[in-house]
Amino acid sequence: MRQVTLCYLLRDDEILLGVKKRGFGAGRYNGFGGKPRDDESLEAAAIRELREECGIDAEESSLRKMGEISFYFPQRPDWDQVVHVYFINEWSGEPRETDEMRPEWVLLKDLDYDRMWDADRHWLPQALEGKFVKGKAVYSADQKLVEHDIKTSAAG
Ligand code: 6OG
Repeated sequence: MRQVTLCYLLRDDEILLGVKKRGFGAGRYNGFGGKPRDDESLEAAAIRELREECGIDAEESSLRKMGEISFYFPQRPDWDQVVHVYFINEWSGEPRETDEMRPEWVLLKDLDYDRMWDADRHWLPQALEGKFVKGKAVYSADQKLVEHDIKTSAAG
């Protein structure tokens, strides 16, 4: 299955989300990421995608892996992907809008899961509590959540 990255910046009581402007998941609030190029590592891809999508520079050593979730689209298997979730607390630069994403700092208490992928409400809160999230979610072709099974464990 395709492996992709998803990074969230965290500072104090805020999280950096971006409104995806085009492609898969357009219109939704999400973290930043994408797929590795050639033989690039997931960590290197996470850092590159963060720079490309919102102009933020970070070191691979600042990535905290918080989860691994497999998303399935039985009617659209070409959309199936394993998403590797990272949090980052240290970076340089200010987020800026790009062709792909419009970044926005959001208060954690104001997170609006209705504007994100449906399954996010079942794993992002746990990750934000510091737990490692692992599991799967199944979506219909119209991107509605069909089922999910996500477990938590202590983060490494
Ligand atoms: P491109 O295909 O545009 O990268 N992504 C998901 N994020 C959430 N929260 N839920 C999902 O459930 C996702 N599926 C993919 C991974 C797509 C970006 O969107 C993330 C990538 O960061 C289905 O290169």
